[in-house]
Amino acid sequence: MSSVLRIALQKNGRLSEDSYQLFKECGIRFDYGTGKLKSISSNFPAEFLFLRDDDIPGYVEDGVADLGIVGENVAVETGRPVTTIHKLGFSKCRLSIAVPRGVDWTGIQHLDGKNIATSYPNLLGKYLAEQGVQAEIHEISGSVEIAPSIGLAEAVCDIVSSGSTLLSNGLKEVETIFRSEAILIARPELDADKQSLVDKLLFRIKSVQAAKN
Ligand code: PRT
Ligand code: ZN
Repeated sequence: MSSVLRIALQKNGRLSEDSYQLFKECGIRFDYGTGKLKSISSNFPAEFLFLRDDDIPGYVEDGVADLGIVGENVAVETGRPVTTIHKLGFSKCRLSIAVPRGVDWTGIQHLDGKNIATSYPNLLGKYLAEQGVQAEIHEISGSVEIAPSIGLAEAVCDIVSSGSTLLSNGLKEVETIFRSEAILIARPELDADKQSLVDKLLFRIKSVQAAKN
């Protein structure tokens, strides 16, 4: 049987539409947005799996999927040994530390001994260690920006795009610790047949990107 690439995409979220558009522009057709969790392309040897973004690096590591699209923030935070094969240029954002607007920010040492709420304990922990700051990391999975106003933490570390969520929660961005965009990740060991399909796909992706620049 000839090889079929299994590609994991976010089911429903900020990466979904652009991921689908990318394949569409590459001339690869598949059903999307039908509520199904799997879809086989009608004109390229690929099968698409629709998953939560946080699960994608693990599925790629385990070989359930050969390729996946995730934010670099998620790929690095999960720490899975997957290979980044291409940067895709969409879903750009940054992971930043923010504090209540009234705080007189004098630098990262301000956080010594403080509580910081985040969904990115690994990225934040590494950054604080590099800066020599000893702070308490409080991991929460969502609505991080509300933490200071309910007394849960003195600062937050969260994804920022326009900055309006921080603003509407009375916070100001003081340090950017990581810059992210969507990336194509792959299982480190692909057999020759699959690698040649990945090469074909990458060629198309690069052509689409070149045409836009
Ligand atoms: O359900 P599932 O687990 O699949 O999705 P999710 O809710 O975990 O992720 P999703 O869809 O919100 O984001 C997917 C990826 O998009 C992230 O991992 C980032 O790589 C990227 N991305 C780009 C963003 C944003 N922009 C973004 N603005 N991810 C989250 N946000 C959130 C942020 O957490 C904050 O609450 O939007 C708010 C800030 O936005 P601004 O514009 O107000 O600054
Ligand atoms: Zn998620």
